[in-house]
Amino acid sequence: MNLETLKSQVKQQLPSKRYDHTLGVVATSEQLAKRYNTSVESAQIAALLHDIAKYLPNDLLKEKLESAKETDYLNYSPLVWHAPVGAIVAKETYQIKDSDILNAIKYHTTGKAAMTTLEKIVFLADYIEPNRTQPGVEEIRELATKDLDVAVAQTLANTVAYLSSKGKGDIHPDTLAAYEYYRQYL
Ligand code: DGI
Ligand code: FE
Ligand code: FE
Ligand code: FE
Repeated sequence: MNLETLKSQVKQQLPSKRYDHTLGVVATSEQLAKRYNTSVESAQIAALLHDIAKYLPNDLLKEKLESAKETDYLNYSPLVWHAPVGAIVAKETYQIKDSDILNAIKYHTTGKAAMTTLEKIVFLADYIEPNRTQPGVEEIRELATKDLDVAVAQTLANTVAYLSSKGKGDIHPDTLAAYEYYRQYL
């Protein structure tokens, strides 16, 4: 399937604001893929599909996690469920077979320790794409032009601080492991 076909399918699946966010993640992922010498095509596909499961109802997300034996996620905030389910949908509905692309979708919300370049790019692009306005985002955009690991580290530091301050429920262990790992770059 070519990228334009995939784009029009994703557009039909998402509310227009979320589709705009998705196109922002695609554009930022393309730039980062060029800057950090990894496949632009993989970055485009992973970015386009990263939030594909964002609007599935929680009971359906739960069913998909149960079928895939990914029930650990059910112990954490439903806000993180769309990421692993997005990877399942990308595989089942969009016939994506590349495990690096599937993992970039799966870990785009939590991150994880020792990510691949593609995983780091989608994780970071989701946080810094042009529509994002959260405090500190400008500093991370600047870091992203210089050092991918430092930018990922600062994103994790900000996310962990934000989640702790908001009392958003338990922080997923992959998020904590990612922060423990990437702190070395700060
Ligand atoms: O789907 P997006 O809005 O584009 O962004 P995302 O997939 O990064 O999801 C962000 C949401 O997920 C945000 O409300 C914070 C929340 N989140 C991210 N990591 C964790 C988390 N929530 C909990 N409880 N635990 C986490 O580890
Ligand atoms: Fe997301
Ligand atoms: Fe994110
Ligand atoms: Fe997103």
